Amino acid sequence: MTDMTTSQEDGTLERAREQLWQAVCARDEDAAARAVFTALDDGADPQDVLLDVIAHAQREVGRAWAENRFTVAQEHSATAIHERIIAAMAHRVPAPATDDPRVAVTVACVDGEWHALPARLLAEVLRLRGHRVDFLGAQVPTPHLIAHLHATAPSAVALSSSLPLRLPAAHSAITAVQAIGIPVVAGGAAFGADGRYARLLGADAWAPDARTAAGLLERGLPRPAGGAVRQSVDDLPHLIDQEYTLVTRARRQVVRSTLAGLEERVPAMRDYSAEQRERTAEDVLHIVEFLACALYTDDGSLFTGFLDWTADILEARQVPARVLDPTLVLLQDELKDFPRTLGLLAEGRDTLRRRAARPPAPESGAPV
Ligand code: B12
Repeated sequence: MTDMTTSQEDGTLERAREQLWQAVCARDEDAAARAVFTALDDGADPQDVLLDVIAHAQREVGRAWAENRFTVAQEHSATAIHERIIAAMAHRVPAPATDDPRVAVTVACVDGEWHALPARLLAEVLRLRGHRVDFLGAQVPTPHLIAHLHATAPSAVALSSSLPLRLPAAHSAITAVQAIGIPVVAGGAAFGADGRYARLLGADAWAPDARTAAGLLERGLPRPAGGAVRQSVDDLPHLIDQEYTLVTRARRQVVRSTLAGLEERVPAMRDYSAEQRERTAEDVLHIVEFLACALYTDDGSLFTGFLDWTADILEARQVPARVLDPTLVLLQDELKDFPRTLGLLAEGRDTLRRRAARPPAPESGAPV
């Protein structure tokens, strides 16, 4: 980082943040590009622009969608604008010339992970610091990643995931990469704000943001021994009970039975349109998938955190969070043979009950 304090002190980044936000809200790509390139012309460090302006706006986009201030289409538009600006920046700000890049890193998203932008930001930060970067983008299937690594032999792999649902796939990727003797640094929101899931899955390192990740990679990661691929149960002995595998395998059937049960319990559902039915099926599947993910990690907070997040999303759309409870009750019945699953469902129902008992948040602007 060259000039972070200077650019922050003279208000360049602050101004760029404000202008970029106005521009993405208006879906005005030209104005967005002007906001970013003016900051660069005014001497802002490109790394600060990526992380303190563009990433900042991108997180605001997430908040705006969650709070129902942005539609899905507005979120897509903002992300597309950011992607094009990052690409334009990459061609405008040359990477420092070096014959001896200290770090040669492959940056990839886990299989099934569409959130490529966080990984792209990391890739650009590494490039700006003079490192050799091979950016593979979204959802890279592990066998293809491994074949690519055999051909390119980087010094490390940076594996990105934003959605906790991808943790089992991340685990396979981590163990497969380590088995060929290449260290893995993991990052992205899926691994937890404190990196707990990166440690659980045996990654060689974790970082909360791209700057810290670059520092770690520059200091160098020890090479893992390589050899046989560890089995998931080697790292996660609780998987021996097979609950994760069985619930995952049965999930389509479980969703079908739960939907049938909901139709009996919630008469309004009988008049749902085909589209409403489809949405409800997706929501129930999402619940079952998060349940399975909590079984994989043996971490109830993954499931209760998801329910809390879902409740926030529903309430922002004037749907009471209690609509979730009948689904959990039906799942308790469907999955009654699985003790760990039942424990998670009970925890989930408790979370919703505690939430319902909380006094309502004061209206904004009201005296607290
Ligand atoms: C844009 C976006 C999308 C786009 C992604 C497009 C793209 N090209 O990336 C699309 C539309 C595809 C998408 C889809 C979905 N999304 Co989305 N998405 C987002 C959004 C708004 C922004 C993501 C982003 O770019 N963040 C900005 C960067 C800067 O994030 P960051 O994590 O801070 O990144 C830093 C660090 O994590 C770190 N880092 C990142 N990677 C790595 C890697 C390594 C190795 C290291 C060391 C560090 C590191 O460095 C980065 C820079 O410092 C987020 C909201 C948010 N707050 O992030 C939701 C969000 C992640 N999405 C969410 C959801 C639910 C979904 C969907 C399931 C929606 C759906 N029903 O279909 C799908 C799932 C798709 C899939 N299978 O992966 C939820 C997840 C909630 C949860 N409970 O986990 C979020 C949080 C939305 C919300 N506000 O609630 N999404």
